[in-house]
Amino acid sequence: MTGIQNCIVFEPPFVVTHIMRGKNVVVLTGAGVSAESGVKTFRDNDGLWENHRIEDVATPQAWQADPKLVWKFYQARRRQMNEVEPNSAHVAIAKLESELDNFTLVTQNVDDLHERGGSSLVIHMHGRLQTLRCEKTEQTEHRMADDDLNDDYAYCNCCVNAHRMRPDIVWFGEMPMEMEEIYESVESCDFFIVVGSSGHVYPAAGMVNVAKSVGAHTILVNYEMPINGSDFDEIHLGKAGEILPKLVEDWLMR
Ligand code: BV8
Repeated sequence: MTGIQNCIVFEPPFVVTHIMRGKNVVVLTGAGVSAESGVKTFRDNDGLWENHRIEDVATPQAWQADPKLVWKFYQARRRQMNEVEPNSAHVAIAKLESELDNFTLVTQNVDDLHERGGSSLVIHMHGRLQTLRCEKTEQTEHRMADDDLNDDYAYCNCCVNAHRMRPDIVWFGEMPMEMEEIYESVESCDFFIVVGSSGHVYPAAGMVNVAKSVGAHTILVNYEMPINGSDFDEIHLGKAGEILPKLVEDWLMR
């Protein structure tokens, strides 16, 4: 156990027992929670951004400039969704939801592994790979059939003259989804837990400070110290799939 600045870093097997039953709990996840399922993170070595500049594949300008490059980048990630399974971190978070009366799960991730791991209410603040969005009406459709996953553009079913669809993803410079609902939950929580995020992307990375401002106890579960590590009251370093189940067990002790 080491202390850096004003937070305490726990190395397994240390755990801290909190009584979360009866409390408002918000969990925010990032790419690290899906890493043990084989889904590439963004900024780790061999991450998604390793072969691409963010500006070239995850901005509206990139979509305008080179839609085929962006489309192939996302179609590869959509196809991968059929090859991966939720891991024990997703299952542990679903258990937390099932046992608590006031629980909110917000994810930066665009995969559906939380849902497949048993979570019933998931706020995807950065969008979803499973759905595509009509460029004219902005209506979304769940499009994961084989015909939807090749490198040809997909076209909508909502317009008489079908329009090309875009990934239903929040790109850099675009407004994240459900922000009002998210801030409502963060501004009224007793525990704010982040799992698997490097703290690079805003406004998600700033939510720990919103939680602290309302007196919540803030906990981080991450493989390594992230850029915003000192914002947390309590940090557990390790692989989420390995350490989160035990933490959840302790947090749910009666
Ligand atoms: C916006 C979809 C206006 C794409 C993504 C200040 C305030 C507001 C905005 C900004 C600001 N400063 C800068 C901005 C602009 C920008 C931004 O943040 N830029 C960054 C690069 C500086 N933000 C925006 O443009 C956002 N929009 O601001 O609108 C606004 C302003 C205020 C309020 C409302 C609106 C839109 C950002 C969304 C961009 N889209 N995703 C896609 O997925 O293809 S972001 C992308 O990064 C993913 O969603 C990803 O989840 C996210 C964050 O990354 P992480 O999840 O943290 O992943 P990463 O790889 O970085 O880290 C993984 C971590 O896991 C590591 O720490 C690793 O150690 C750990 N790990 C690995 N394995 C494990 C593990 N941990 C545990 N167990 C393991 N096994």
